[in-house]
Amino acid sequence: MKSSERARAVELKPYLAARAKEVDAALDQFLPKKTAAPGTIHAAMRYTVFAGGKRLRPILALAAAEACGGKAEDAIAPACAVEVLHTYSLVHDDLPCMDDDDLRRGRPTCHKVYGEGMAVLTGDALLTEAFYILAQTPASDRYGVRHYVAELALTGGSRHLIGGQVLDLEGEGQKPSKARLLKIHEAKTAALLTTSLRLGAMTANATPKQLEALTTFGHALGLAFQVIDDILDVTQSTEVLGKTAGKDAEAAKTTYPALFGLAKSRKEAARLTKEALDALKPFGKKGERLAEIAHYLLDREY
Ligand code: GRG
Repeated sequence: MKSSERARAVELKPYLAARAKEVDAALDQFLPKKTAAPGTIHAAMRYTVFAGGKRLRPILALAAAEACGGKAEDAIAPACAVEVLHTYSLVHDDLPCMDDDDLRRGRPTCHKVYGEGMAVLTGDALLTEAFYILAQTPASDRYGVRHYVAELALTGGSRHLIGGQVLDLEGEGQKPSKARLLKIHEAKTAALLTTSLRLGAMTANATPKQLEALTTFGHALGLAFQVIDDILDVTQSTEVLGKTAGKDAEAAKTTYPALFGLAKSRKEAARLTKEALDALKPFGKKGERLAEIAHYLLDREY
């Protein structure tokens, strides 16, 4: 990355922090209060949603609305809906019958705090709540609630998110081929990033061509994001622990760095980021914020 681009990525931090704050305030409004009965499930939902995530998906939704000439505030409901659905996937992914993780976002996982049964219900409730929030999205000239619901349901279901998890589960203990790894990354990571962008764009009455460009952008950005995430897993656990330990080492086998090494993974992340940036060309100046986010994500590894 050039130094000018690096500087731009650093400048993005206050923007990301401000947007995350807006999203948190909206989530607080949308989600049931802890005092609403039954209190335990609402406390568990809030515990997981407000555990300190980056809010990348909602920020992409807001920025995509602006890239298409719309207002971020019109995209706040789908922005929150994708974050709530994302949180459900994390809660279920952490369960003992899945990845069996004790920590998420630096805090004990939902099932560690509330028990396994309650964590299953918390994930279920968040998934359902995501669609309730999404249903509150204003219609634009071209798109209405049926388009929004179809978009999120297709991505959250067996064709993408769940399908990716199925591939992951079925491949446990085996070294995946590059094609299989790509399918898993597309389904588990790129699909929801793309849908976040598309939903935000729909609230801004995006043209089919704009949606297509954002789909290409989201696909490449999502793959880059996952490769970078996996690089960070290796470099950070090496720095912190001196080695990758136990269960994490097992999981790390289904990553890009495990298959191709760090140097090749860094090259691939840069190549994918370039592909993402190229897709933004039709947006001209309006696409700059999304471009900065892409640069920022790539820069996370240095
Ligand atoms: C429904 C069980 C189930 C699985 C579906 C999406 C998914 C498949 C599982 C979630 C776990 C996972 C590792 C997904 C890959 C995408 C990814 C890197 C998620 C982490 O996203 P960040 O870094 O997380 O944006 P924060 O905490 O910042 O929101």
